[in-house]
Amino acid sequence: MGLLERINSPQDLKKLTYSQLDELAEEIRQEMIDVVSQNGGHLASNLGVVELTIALHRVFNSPEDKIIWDVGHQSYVHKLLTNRKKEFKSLRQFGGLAGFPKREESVHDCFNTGHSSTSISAALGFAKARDIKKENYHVVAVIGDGAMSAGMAYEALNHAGNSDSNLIIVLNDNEMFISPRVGAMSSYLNKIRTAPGYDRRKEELKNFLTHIPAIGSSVAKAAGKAKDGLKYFLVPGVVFEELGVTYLGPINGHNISNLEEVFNRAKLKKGPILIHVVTSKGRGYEPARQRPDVFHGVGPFNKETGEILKKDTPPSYTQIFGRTVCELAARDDSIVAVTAAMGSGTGLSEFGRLYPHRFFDVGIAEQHAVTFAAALAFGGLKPVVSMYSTFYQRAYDQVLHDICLQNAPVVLAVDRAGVVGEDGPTHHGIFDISFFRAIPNLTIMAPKDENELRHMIYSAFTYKQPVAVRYPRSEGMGVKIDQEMRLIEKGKAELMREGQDLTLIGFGPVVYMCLQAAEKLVTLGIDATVINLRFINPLDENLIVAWALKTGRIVTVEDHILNGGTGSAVLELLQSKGITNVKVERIGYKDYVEHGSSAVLHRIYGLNPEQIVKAALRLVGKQREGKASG
Ligand SMILES: Cc1ncc(C[n+]2csc(CCOP(=O)(O)OP(=O)(O)O)c2C)c(N)n1
Repeated sequence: MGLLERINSPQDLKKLTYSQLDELAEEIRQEMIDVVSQNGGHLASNLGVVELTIALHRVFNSPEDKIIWDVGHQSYVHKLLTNRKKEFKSLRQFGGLAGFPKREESVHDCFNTGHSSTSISAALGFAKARDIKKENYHVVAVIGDGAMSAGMAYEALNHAGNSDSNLIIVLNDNEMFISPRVGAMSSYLNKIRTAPGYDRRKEELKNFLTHIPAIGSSVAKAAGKAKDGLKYFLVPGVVFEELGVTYLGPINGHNISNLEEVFNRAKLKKGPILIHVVTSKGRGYEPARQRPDVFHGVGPFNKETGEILKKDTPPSYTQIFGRTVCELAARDDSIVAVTAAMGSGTGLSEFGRLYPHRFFDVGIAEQHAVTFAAALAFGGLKPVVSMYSTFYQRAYDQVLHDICLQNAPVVLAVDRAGVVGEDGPTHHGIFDISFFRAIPNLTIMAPKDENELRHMIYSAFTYKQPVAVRYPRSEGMGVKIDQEMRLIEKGKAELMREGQDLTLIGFGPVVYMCLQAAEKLVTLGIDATVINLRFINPLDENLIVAWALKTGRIVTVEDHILNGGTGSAVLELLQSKGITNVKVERIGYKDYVEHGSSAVLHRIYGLNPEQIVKAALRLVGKQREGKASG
């Protein structure tokens, strides 16, 4: 029986010797490599935090003590150590363990994460609640150097540094975000890492001062207390100290006993403390260590060779977007691209390579990215911002206030729109239609396939106003790609099929589901019209109203929540035109969507041609259904 088998709770860790802990660390790495090579997942980050997680669970008493994992993609080791090893094989699969901390899953997951840089705010919330209720437990936030690039982390530090609550922040510095790290804080952390350790410096300084005859010891005491003046030259982490946060480190994050020592010291200190831990992303698995960006979030791979298992699929929407922007940028040197730490995820790496001076990776700073782009536009450039739908949630005010209210001509590429699969509810892009649709001045498009995506990106740059283009995480439809990009008239939907019995309206690639459903309906004696909506803002009112009146029945289909989505837009249109005798069924999600493969999710949550057929039959009525099936 392996050691991991024997760990049923973090308490069991406390019985092991250091050499057993090393063995355990190796077993944990093997288990993670085994499971992630099958299911996909966030491997490199987790390989880097094995010792750190073991040490945290030996020194702190979860669940009484609260450990909050920032982003939470590095919580696999934590899950394995907190009685979830049996379920670990189901990681990220529908009904299985989530890829992120989840309160519903375990008492050891005290706060759900997924979006970056929330951990210090959450930790401070726990700390304040504890203090007000006069309880007694420790609170630890574990935050990466990437997550430390976001504004939210600084808002929380600003609050924490000015408070007397005990709080421990573990800054896990592995020199990487998903891609190599960017920004001034990263350079600062680098400076600290490459200088001798803080504690040694402080000790050396003390030794040096106490050896000055007569005044030495009192100056040493004063220096220790006031930590002023000299500190600017001598103390790493001074930036944090000046914010009122005691800095400890840097510490080797792969040495369990060193980590324990510093965690135990931190437990005794008062106020907010930041422990700077240095780890290596991908540690213990050479392919991940060599290519931590590729193994950050990785699909199934051959664990012997590290080779990613590739399916023979058409290029993804993301790839087509990236290529299209490069093509347009070659013709127009005012095109610039902005990403928030997702250069490769959004398909912009090649753009960054070809046009380094026109490419801005601003770190995990979605809000900044959007406001920055608005001003780039007013400065005479043509910016495209590419972010995942779910992360635009962070930048909503900036899209509304800085781009749309000022009518800044910025193209917003909304990648990962719709369900994204295994990353689950924190990452599904199922809200953007609703929250963007409410904003005046914002044209919103969705292509039915990758060829139309190219035309839409091209068109978006010509409209000279704010434009959002939403497209999914998936591979394309495999359609023929037109060499020439052409202008799509703003607000014009596409009539794909004409039928007298009902109208199917799809927004995005779900249009193909509508077409499949229409074919099936023909075999049931029902003739459907299919509209590729293309624009949700402005809507093609004439086309929708005309077919609504002709067929009297509409089914709307969207890879999105129903609240405020495509179906709502159609209903609002009918209401505004005084049309009351058209029956409408809306297909989309009614609630948050769990994790699992997109194919499984579409089936479970009812987004497929079969459900469209059922909705159509409901509208057309029993009589027709009977006739059709009889
Ligand atoms: C608000 C937000 N933007 C972007 C992401 C995507 N994302 C997930 S992890 C990550 C990098 C995090 O880097 P770091 O905190 O250093 O953690 P590491 O993986 O290096 O351990 C990014 C950009 C996110 N989860 N949340």
